[in-house]
Amino acid sequence: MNTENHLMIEQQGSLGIISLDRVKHLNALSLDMIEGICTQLELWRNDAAIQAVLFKSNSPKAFCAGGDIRYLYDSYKNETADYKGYFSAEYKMLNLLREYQKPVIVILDGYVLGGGFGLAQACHIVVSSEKSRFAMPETAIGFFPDVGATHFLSRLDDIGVYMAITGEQISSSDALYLDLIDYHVPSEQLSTLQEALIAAPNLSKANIEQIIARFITRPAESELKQLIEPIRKHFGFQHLDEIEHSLEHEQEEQFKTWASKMLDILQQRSFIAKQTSLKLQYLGRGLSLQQCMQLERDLQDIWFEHGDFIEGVRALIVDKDKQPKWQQRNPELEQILEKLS
Ligand code: QUE
Repeated sequence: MNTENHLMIEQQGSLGIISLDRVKHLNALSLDMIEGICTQLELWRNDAAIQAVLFKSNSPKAFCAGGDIRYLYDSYKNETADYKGYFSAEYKMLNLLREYQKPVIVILDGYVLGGGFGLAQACHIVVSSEKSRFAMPETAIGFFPDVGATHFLSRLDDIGVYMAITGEQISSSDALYLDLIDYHVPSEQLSTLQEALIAAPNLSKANIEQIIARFITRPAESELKQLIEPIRKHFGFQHLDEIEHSLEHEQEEQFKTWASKMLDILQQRSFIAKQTSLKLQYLGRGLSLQQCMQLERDLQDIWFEHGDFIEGVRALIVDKDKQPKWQQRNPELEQILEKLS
């Protein structure tokens, strides 16, 4: 067991288990955690005793709240540690997971946000309980949804745009409806499911799926399903001002409160983060996963200089004044975005 890098590593039966264990930070992924995950996956790759890998969390509240944004902020401000190294390690981990030759299962039972959402999407079999909440909340800190969201959200069309620019959370029911998770298992059954996986003599993908199938239940009705119509109506535009104008003029009584809340949320977000996120959602629809990841990497490397991330983290995490002073427009960034299309 190694708790120094905030991971708990175990082998139980033929299952290799990686538990995220940075509970005080809702398992926000530190560079040490990312590197520890990569090292462990490399070790298990050629270990015949390990047939499958399971990711879980030691926090009752969260699977993972995202990246280590305080570390990224400090490393940029100090000009010491290189923040670009964090992203390249994170993307290397995501690629390693996706290409892993043994089944990778993830159990979600709490917040699945930002980088945590990307980590979950890179796993091969995604199990979630009714306690999970999913979001890509980056525009709130002046950043854009990364970790592959340019691919996995853009496949949801207008709903992806809605999630990317507002950062709103969705439930497990919604995630199942949108095909962002594979199985819904009640929270109280998750430890029994884990015991069944540990006891199984054969952990092929097909066997794992048969075992999980014994625990699945029908989740509550998706609330997002009731909002598909207004989301399509307002978030189908290619320009931010059209989306915001449309929300402002919602005519249907039953959606007026929702539309005004969404407008209010959007108006608090960083303009350039929304603009970039919207652009990425449209570009992503025509790109492969690898192309999406490369696009995100290219933008990450310039975002600390040109974007609103540093100001967002300052306002929300460092000074906690919650009054970010977002840039109005950034012609230099707009030129870079223009070249991307
Ligand atoms: C948007 C984000 C993140 C966020 C808040 C946002 C994010 C992230 C964290 C976070 C939460 C708790 C911690 C921590 C980081 O907050 O990605 O270290 O203890 O990791 O509005 O994208």
